[in-house]
Amino acid sequence: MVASMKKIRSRNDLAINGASPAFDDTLHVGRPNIGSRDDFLEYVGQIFDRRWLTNNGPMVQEFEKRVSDYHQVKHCIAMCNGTIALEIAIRATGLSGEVIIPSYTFIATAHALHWQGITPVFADIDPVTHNLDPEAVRRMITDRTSGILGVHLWGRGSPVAALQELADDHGFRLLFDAAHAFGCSSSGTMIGNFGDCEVLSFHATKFFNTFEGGAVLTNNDELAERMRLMRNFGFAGLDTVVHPGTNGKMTEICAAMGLVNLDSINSVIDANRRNYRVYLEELSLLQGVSLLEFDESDRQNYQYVVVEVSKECGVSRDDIVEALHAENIRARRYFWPGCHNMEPYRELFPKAGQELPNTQLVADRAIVLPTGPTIDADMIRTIVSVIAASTEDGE
Ligand code: T4K
Repeated sequence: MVASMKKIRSRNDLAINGASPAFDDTLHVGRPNIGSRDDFLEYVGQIFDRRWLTNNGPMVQEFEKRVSDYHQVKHCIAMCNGTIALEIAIRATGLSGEVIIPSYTFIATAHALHWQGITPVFADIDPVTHNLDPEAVRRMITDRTSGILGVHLWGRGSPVAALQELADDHGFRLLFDAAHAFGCSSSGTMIGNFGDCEVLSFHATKFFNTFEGGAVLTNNDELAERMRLMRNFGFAGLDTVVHPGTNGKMTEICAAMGLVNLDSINSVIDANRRNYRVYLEELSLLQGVSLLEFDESDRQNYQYVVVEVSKECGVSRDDIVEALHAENIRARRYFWPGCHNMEPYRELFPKAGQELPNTQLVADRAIVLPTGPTIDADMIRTIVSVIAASTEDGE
């Protein structure tokens, strides 16, 4: 990628004020991390030779073994995407009635419940960690609650111990949407080992991708067996169906991509960590703009660089995003405006926002910035200089 990185010293140098953009090619949040092309083509050759394309093929089985080993968990059940994996996990754990989730998450967390006739009940988050606040969860419990579906947002572990205690006290199921948390740990334990089960996404934009894909991780043998049945129409033999099911299978080509990308995981983490540290240093000089920090004593994938724009900053979050977009930096406002402000939840629960002050606060001030192996330190300095100039006093 060629970037014509102009020097940005003041507002006058910004593209929103008529200057040329800082980058010729757009910088994306979620640019896919891709491993060796040659290794992938080698796998494709094997798939062609074997004429085995899907239905629990050898590559899917090898992939599952490597992902479960990596997360030090007993079972990995690979699926066609994270949303179907969530739906199967929700059904396999017998959730019903109401399930408590954060509103500050990607819409799939809520939709996976609603799609199955279960009511997502939105609980507020901790404004510092962006994860569920266990006290807020407690306030949302009713006699229809059957479980909690936490989200390890940005790869940072949810308050797993407090949520498990709540679940144990009330006899709830506890699941985690770990779509962002591939390869992460929480207090030294790898993600995948918490609650009844945890769900990964391997979408193209994720830290680790299989084009499209997902998986459920669990240590529960019986649950794992049920989910394996459910992802393949309930088949337990050539013509014996023993369980209701759907088609959640991962293909061999997706597993091949996963095997290739597993080999390059460390270099992606290194690039993301290096970028995170440059952002941290550069942003520390700005007023009213702060980087969400990771606890480096836990394993992190550093896939999301999340900046918060506070009131002390002279301009709004949206002004900064507009300035970044004009420079061809496609920063994102994840996860604005919160699931409770999207349909059908907005119409179903018009008062949900009253219980979600921290969600509204964070959703209104977060910006996610580009990172990954295609982004280097000079690019980051340019990105931060755009933010700095856009927050400068106009006069
Ligand atoms: N739970 C959580 C917490 C999640 O974040 C997600 C997915 C799920 C569940 C569901 O898992 P999956 O069913 O998706 O496996 C993207 C992804 O589509 C979505 O997977 C992801 N979360 C979410 C956080 O981000 P969008 O609407 O932002 O995608 P889009 O098309 O705008 O792409 C993002 C950027 O990446 C763009 O600037 C373009 C760039 N890009 C995208 C693709 C697909 C590329 O450069 N190459 C590509 O191939 O949702």
